[in-house]
Amino acid sequence: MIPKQFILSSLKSLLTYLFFLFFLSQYAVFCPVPCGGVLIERRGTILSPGYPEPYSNYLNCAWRISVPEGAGIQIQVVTFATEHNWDSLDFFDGVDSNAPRLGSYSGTTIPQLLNSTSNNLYLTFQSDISVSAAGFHLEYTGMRDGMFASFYFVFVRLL
Ligand SMILES: [Ca+2]
Repeated sequence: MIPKQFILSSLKSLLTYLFFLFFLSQYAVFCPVPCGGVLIERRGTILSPGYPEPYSNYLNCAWRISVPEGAGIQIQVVTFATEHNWDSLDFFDGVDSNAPRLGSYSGTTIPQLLNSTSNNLYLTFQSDISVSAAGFHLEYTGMRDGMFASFYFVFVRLL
């Protein structure tokens, strides 16, 4: 015969385990999905996850663009459509979200061109719990301009 104490403690463990699983599944549902990346090429493309299919809910994407020193970054917006007010794309003029924010956009209103003042640009995209849209297609280019950039350009050409 199995002692009553053993059955009780087993039941307790099982309940704790089930509660833990339940907690984990809830967390998995509400935890934002990471996405994004680090881009170091002089030019490139940034697409919302799954583009041209609508993006998912619960996204929390971050892209960092780093081009060679002396170059600014220009973003060309090819297409842009997110849920107005709820799913926003933010641009920061530096290596992370502590840098000055150049803009925060949602819906379909966005400038066609965005420029950084340095060689780093940080982008974040967050979607909430419901309603999606087509997302976005951005093209970026490292622009060589300014004194240092000209020297850099000449120097690279001489090598
Ligand atoms: Ca949404």
